[in-house]
This record gives sequence, C-alpha cells and structure tokens, in this order.
Amino acid sequence: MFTLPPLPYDYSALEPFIDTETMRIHHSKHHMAYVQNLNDSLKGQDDLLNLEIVELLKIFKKIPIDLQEKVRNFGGGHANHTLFWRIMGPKPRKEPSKLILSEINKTFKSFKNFQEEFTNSGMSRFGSGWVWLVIVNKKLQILNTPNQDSPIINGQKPILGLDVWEHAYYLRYQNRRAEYIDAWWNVVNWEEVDTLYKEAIKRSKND
Ligand code: MN3
Repeated sequence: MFTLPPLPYDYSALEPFIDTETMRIHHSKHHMAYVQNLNDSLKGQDDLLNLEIVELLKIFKKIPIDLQEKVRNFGGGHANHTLFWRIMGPKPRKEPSKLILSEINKTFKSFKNFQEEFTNSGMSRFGSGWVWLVIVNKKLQILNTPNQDSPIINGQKPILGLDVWEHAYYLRYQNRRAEYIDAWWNVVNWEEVDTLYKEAIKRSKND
C-alpha cells in the first residue's frame, strides 16, 4: 500500500511565496487523492503494491497494459508530489551548494541562465504539467512533462521539479504562472537537490 508522506514542514512554512491554504489542499487533498487512487487501481496486485513508488515507475513498461494508464497518472502524481515537498523548504538558500552549482554552471553556463531556461520551460508547458531538472546519461537536462507523467518512466532521474498545474498556485496567483515560478525560486531547498544529485550519480555508477 502506498501512503501519503508527511510534509517535512508546516503548511505555513513557505509563506509568503506559497500560501498556507494552497499547501494544505495540495498536500492533504490532491496528493492524497493520487495515493488513494493508486491503491484502488492496484487492488489485488500485492507485488506492485509492495514496491516503493520510484521502483514501481522504473518497471512501468513491464506493468500489465490495462494498469499502465492509472500508474502513469496516479503513480506519477504520487512520485512527483513526494519529490516536490522534499525539494522545498522554509530556510532556503538562494543558490545551490557547490557540487550541484558547478554542474549547473558547466551545463547551463550560469545559475541565472539555468533559472531562465527552467522558467521558460515551465511557461511553455501548455495546460497542466511539470518542469524538471533531470539526469540523463549523467548529464543535467531541463524538460517538462504533461499531466502527471514522471520522467522516471523514461529512465530519467529527476532531482528538481516544479508543479505548474493551476492547483499549485491559483489561490494566490490566479492565472499568473510567471509570478508563481518567480516566487518559487525562494523556497527551493538546494541542499536536498544536492543530495538527490549525489544519490542519482551514485546509482548511475551501479547501474
Ligand atoms: Mn499538484
């Protein structure tokens, strides 16, 4: 059975950038619904229900065809939000720590340039979806996905993700996605991104 992970900080911790009510609804209603729908969809499939969510998505193509769409949507939703809560925090750093920062500079020329490309990717995603910083073939890459599609399904390793569904920002920002993204940079927990980067690189060596 999959369970809703507790938020590692209070619902109000990301104020004023992300408001308390949005955090409460987003975590306790939206994310909870993905978890419940995933469990309902996989009823009787104990081998799948016992996996970690990341492991379930890694074997996506081996899952029975009639379950794939549900795992894509609900499993993706569960994994994406779990990462999202983790890479935000109340005492953020403005810039990443050294390791990930040097990789970002190497790939995107500068941190500022990286932020611009990431923001543009989020702005260009029509409708609902996510923008990601992923590792592919040990290299950093920015991409976006529709709906709740997880990059893990495609063998990519997300280390930073931003929810650009309207439910993530509508209460405070209404239709102003650009303002939401701009504010969101203030709550990125770069230490966690650094940790995820190190884990992903270590895993690639073992693959
Ligand atoms: Mn969401």
